[in-house]
Amino acid sequence: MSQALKHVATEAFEAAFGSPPQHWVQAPGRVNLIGEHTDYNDGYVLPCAINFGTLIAASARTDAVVRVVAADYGAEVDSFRLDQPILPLAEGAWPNYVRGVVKYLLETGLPLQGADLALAGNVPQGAGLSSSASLEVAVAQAFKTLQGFSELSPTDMALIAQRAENRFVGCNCGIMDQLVSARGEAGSALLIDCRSLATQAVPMPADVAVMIVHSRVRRGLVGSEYNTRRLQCEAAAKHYGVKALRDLDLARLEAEAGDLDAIVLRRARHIVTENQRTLDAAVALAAGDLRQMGQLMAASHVSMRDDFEITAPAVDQLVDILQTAIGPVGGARMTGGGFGGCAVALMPSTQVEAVRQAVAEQYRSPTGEAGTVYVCQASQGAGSLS
Ligand code: GAF
Repeated sequence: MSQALKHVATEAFEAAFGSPPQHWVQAPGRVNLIGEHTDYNDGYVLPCAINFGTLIAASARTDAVVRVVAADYGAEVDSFRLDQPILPLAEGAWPNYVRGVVKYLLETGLPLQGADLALAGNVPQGAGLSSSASLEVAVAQAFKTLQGFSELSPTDMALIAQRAENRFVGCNCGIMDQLVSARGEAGSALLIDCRSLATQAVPMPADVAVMIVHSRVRRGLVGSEYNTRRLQCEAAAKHYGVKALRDLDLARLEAEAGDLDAIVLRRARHIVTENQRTLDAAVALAAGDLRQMGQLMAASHVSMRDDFEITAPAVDQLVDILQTAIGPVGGARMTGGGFGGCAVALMPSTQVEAVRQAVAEQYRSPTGEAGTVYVCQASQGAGSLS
């Protein structure tokens, strides 16, 4: 992650706490190549960690005080104690992501001591690139590094971060974002089985670019609609008598639909078909088959648009522009929770400038903004920096 971010975190640390930090840690955001809303259905996802994330400058304390300064929020400082109940602040307040992780770290029984932390991040916020998961996992990594908790595995950190998001921040997300932030591998996407949490690194083919384009459409409905989709998936699983939609195939989905509500049936169809597409995509990516990847990404987008109904007209338009500019070798789809946010595109690196130009010339958000283009690298998960 960038030297500039390290500089920002270090300066904020010194200004707030009056001495240099002892350690630096980082955790990345992510982009999901395919497998959307499948994680909370015990299914498969294929994200990669990206070279945008959260960096924390940190020092251990010998008492029970945690002080946190946020460089990106006007150097605001939050302070709380480990030996008193850790409570959330107002909904949406940045300290909740830190407090939640510390609360659930404590609940593991680890002998936590206080810390001074300075946060700096460069994941575009509200874009669906997991800025919050990157912050949560970075906080867990900071305590792991400061206190040498070698027993705390990357998967443990991801589960603690997810618990903080579910129970403290109040977003009922699945495990994808936190797990890839903790376990991402440089140069690879990560096929995750969200039931067993087994992961398989799928190397990105050489000379393939991962482009993210922010539609500048705000993800307004994401909280309420996300939870509605979860409930609809659970209702479908109950109808078919399966633990999760992961356990259903397309033949049974159709044969046993019975009197299942038509909308719920479409939601389930997205999950069942998306799981298969994700497994197929892992094979295609490993084989460097960008044509097949492009077809799977296109089918994923149609399924999100028509069956799961989580896209937005401007995002559909952006994906269309990207697909046309890329042609048959590579592809594009909306990525993340939906209702705005970003599209992800894969293409031969030689096409990047032409695709960038097509987006600049042809895309405008409903409020007239141009899309923001990021070309990123599949990056390493959370860890310490020297
Ligand atoms: C959000 C959630 F946090 C993830 O768990 C996942 O469900 C994703 O939306 C949709 O695939 O990022």
